[in-house]
Amino acid sequence: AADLAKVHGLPRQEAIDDVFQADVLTGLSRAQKMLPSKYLYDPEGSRLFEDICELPEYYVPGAERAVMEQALPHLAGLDIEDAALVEFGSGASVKTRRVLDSLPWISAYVPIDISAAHLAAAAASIDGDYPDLQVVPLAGDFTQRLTVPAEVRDRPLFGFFPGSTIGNFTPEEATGFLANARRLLAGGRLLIGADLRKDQAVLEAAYDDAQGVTAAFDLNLLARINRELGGDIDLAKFRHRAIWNEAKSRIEMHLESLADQTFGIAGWRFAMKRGETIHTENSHKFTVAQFTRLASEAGWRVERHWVNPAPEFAVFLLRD
Ligand code: AVJ
Repeated sequence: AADLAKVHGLPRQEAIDDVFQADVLTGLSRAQKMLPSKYLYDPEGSRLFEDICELPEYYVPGAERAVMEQALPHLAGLDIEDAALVEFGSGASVKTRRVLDSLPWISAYVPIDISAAHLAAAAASIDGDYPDLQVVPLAGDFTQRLTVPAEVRDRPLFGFFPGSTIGNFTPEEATGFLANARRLLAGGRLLIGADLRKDQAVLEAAYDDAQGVTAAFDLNLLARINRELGGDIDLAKFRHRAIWNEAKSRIEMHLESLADQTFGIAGWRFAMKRGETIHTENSHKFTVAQFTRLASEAGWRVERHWVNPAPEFAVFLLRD
């Protein structure tokens, strides 16, 4: 069992907060206003995202679970010993348990998450339930260059990046992430989930559900700006929209202004026209061929992949 008093990366939390303010002010100063989607996941946003994962319209978790069940028997038989599972964006570490239960060659776990509080709680819970597992949480932004904690540096590393979070990146960012992960995993493998292209109506419903949970998740980003940066944004003057962008093969989340308005954040004022939007998230949808090309641009080759037929979702096992 691990010493959880020592969460790697924690001293940098203030630096992370300053970057949040800078990113918000910069993003809202652009012609097309935007906010980086990673900021959707404060404690409230992470809780709302867990609710999204229970929605009938949001097929991603169910499709990924089904395809993971195909992959796990193969993975269990891989010739690996005493490996560390490195999870990018571990959240509540829910999907991890099935992996830990199925892969006997994992003896250490390195959850990486931007939300330090969420990370500590999830790591403690895994630590309690897996007494023989060495748990080494790493608080930080995995879109930045990270290094693996010394405790696990000499073990084989097995990366895990489920949920199609890779879809949040632009193609350039995705290649950058995959190249970073390849460096970090130092000769290891990466198991990664990627959502596939499918019917537009299915996609739009998945990102704009009937109960309005996704809308609350999106609007929480404005609430977070009010809470953490002293903003005075009136949430009632915005509505959530999910728009399929065919040319870029992605679902876009936007917050649309319902009126001509101005609002203040940290001493700055911003103006928006009625109908103007703040772009808050991209969720790219791939074909197997497209994703294989993306991985190869970062130096990975696809050792194997599994596909859920409908709703279409893929899991790729990448090898250095
Ligand atoms: C966590 C990035 C995989 O893009 O499907 C879900 C985030 N946003 N509903 C996705 C999300 C709105 C989700 N990922």
